[in-house]
Amino acid sequence: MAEHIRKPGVLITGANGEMGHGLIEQLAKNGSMHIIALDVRPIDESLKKYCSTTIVGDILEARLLERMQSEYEIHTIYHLAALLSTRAEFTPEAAHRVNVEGTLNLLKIAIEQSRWHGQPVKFIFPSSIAVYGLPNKEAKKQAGKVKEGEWNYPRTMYGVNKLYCEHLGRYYANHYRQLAADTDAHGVDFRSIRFPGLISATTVPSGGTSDYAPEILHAAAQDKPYACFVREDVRIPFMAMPDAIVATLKLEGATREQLTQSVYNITSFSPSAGEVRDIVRREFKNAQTSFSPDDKRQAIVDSWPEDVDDSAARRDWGFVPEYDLARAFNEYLIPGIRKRYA
Ligand code: AKB
Repeated sequence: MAEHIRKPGVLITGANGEMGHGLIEQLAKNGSMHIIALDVRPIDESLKKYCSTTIVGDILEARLLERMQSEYEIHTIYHLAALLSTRAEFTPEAAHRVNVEGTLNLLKIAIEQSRWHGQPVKFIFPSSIAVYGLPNKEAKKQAGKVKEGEWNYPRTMYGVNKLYCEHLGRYYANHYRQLAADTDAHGVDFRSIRFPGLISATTVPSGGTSDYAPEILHAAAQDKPYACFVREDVRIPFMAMPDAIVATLKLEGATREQLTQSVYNITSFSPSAGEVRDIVRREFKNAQTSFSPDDKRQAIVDSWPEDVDDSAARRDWGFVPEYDLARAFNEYLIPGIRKRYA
């Protein structure tokens, strides 16, 4: 029977991205199921040893998805593939295809897979603070810690896509084909985290708008001048990559009963761009960071909240970040980045 031929595993899309790197290493350490890594670019050599299968392909390719459907028995999907907020503004329609149609394709795989093996497929979806849209700087200042249901008026295509996909996931989990005689109740167990900007010591982001913080750090560590594209005083939430990975796995590991909502805010610290520059300059004395705001990218960051309320994640599944601002830089980012560029 087909079930006996297909290999059980966890599928990671966008495996080559910043989060994919950390997640795959951690999943391999935890020794869970076979790791099936999918990306449009060939998977980095450093990751291959952790994966049972690496696939180069596009989540929009029907033939590839059909092949995956027939070859693997998938129990969990970490759907990380996306075009981020800055890149998406250059090609909004392409972003819609990748971010929305791609997600729909993966949700269909999840439904189909659960039919075959008879268990719900966990669908872990990284969403973003980009789903929020504050209309102006005054509103942003006054908003304080924004809750999941507030200010859901994204300014970017990426934010629009993420917000819609959160709803798609909720629909697939709770109401899919609700009028059919053979409804597939609970075929997909959809769980999503709205991530703040992420900072990693080992990888450099690309295509995002929160990228300025990691860029300040990575440029300083390489002795390169860096002109920051936002104002010194701008503030949004950030998190060190290891906390993002731990949170993802923690949400995946929570029991269904623990979860009272499908989408959760999480955060660690909210430094201004100037504060990031100051911390980095203390460590890298020759850092050449200047500020040269790009009005359009600045407007995107101005529409994102200064802080988010993550009390639901703390209450429901015990989210607690290990790294506050000082620890993130002193114990993770600075030592990690010195090693990386040594
Ligand atoms: C981006 O800047 O687009 C992402 C995000 C905040 O989701 N890093």
